[in-house]
Amino acid sequence: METESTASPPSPPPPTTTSASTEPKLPVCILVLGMAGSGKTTFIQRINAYLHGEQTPPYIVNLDPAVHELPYPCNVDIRDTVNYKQVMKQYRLGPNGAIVTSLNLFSMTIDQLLSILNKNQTKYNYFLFDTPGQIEVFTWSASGTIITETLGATYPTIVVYIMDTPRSSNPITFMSNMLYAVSILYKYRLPFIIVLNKTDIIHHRFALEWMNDFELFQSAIEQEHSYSTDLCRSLSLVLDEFYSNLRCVGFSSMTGDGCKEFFDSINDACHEYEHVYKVEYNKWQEKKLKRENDKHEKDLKRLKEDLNTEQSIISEKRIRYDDIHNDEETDDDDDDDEDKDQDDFDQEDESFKRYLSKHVSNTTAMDT
Ligand SMILES: Nc1nc2c(ncn2[C@@H]2O[C@H](COP(=O)(O)OP(=O)(O)O)[C@@H](O)[C@H]2O)c(=O)[nH]1
Ligand SMILES: [Mg+2]
Repeated sequence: METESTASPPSPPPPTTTSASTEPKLPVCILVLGMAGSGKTTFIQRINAYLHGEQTPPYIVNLDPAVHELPYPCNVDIRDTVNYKQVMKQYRLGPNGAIVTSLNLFSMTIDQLLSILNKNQTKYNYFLFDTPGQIEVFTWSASGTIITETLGATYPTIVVYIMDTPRSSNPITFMSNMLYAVSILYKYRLPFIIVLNKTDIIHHRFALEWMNDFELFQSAIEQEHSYSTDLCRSLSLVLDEFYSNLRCVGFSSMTGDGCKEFFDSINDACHEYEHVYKVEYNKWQEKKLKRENDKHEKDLKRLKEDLNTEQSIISEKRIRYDDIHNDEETDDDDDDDEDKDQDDFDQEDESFKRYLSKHVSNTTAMDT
């Protein structure tokens, strides 16, 4: 990641605090996912305009390396870090492979992204993330998991699943879309909102009714003469539980209808993040830490046992060494040498005395 791209300077958000404490509230990460063409980028554009109107402009991160033009000013752009066309050439990849690889390369700089977000966390209330057109690039890649889990561990993070409402008016397509949403929900376990987009084309009422009334959906399926009708019927029973806890908002990225309801849902989802996800996450972290500590203690114990065995080997070696050393010390070679030195010294002393007496007597004789 090289730079933060140009974006309008933020006006400071109103001082927000958690109800429980006076600590400043962390910005909310809104991760926008959805099928290609469902309207993710347009949705971010609309949300950005809405938040500017509320005097709380968001901080926007674009994670789509293949997008040509963005209809909003973004603060961090994956395209500044990875050149998607270059990735295609260099790794000889097709468009999808290059998007996955670009995202993988970008995820290697996640610590830099996090430190940029940390620096800006007092200035913004929302961090928005636009993701690649093809949903599976993000949801089924290691990089998508790394990015989502890192954000989820640091900030209140909400997954927003954009659904193309007109395209989902067919019950079978609706079911496929819902199955995809469930799979993402259970994969990330983060608070989840389904945005039924493009309500300017078709009202989202039918979708809400299908979710609330199982029999209405069944009768819609009956009219479809498809080989998957039976499968859809059974699946709708399974999804009943999923629907009951689901936040769904009708939205139009074109007209801006549903913005207020969307942010009501975000507040509700933040509450869930604090009281459910965060608690679960902390428990999981504690368990992980305990597992690591247990492993560390086991390793330490094993090391000590190994060291004890080594110690006995070392002790044995030391005894043998000491024996040799002691033998050397008891050896009387040194004493002999000392005696010899003393003898030599005595001899020299004697000869010097003789020399002196001789010369002294000669000198005295000459003087006289
Ligand atoms: N009528 C209508 N069109 C929309 C809406 N949201 C997006 N679109 C259109 O859907 C197409 C795909 O949108 P885009 O944001 O690029 O989708 P993405 O691939 O999910 O990012 C574009 O032509 C948009 O103009 C909406 O709420 N209403
Ligand atoms: Mg897009």
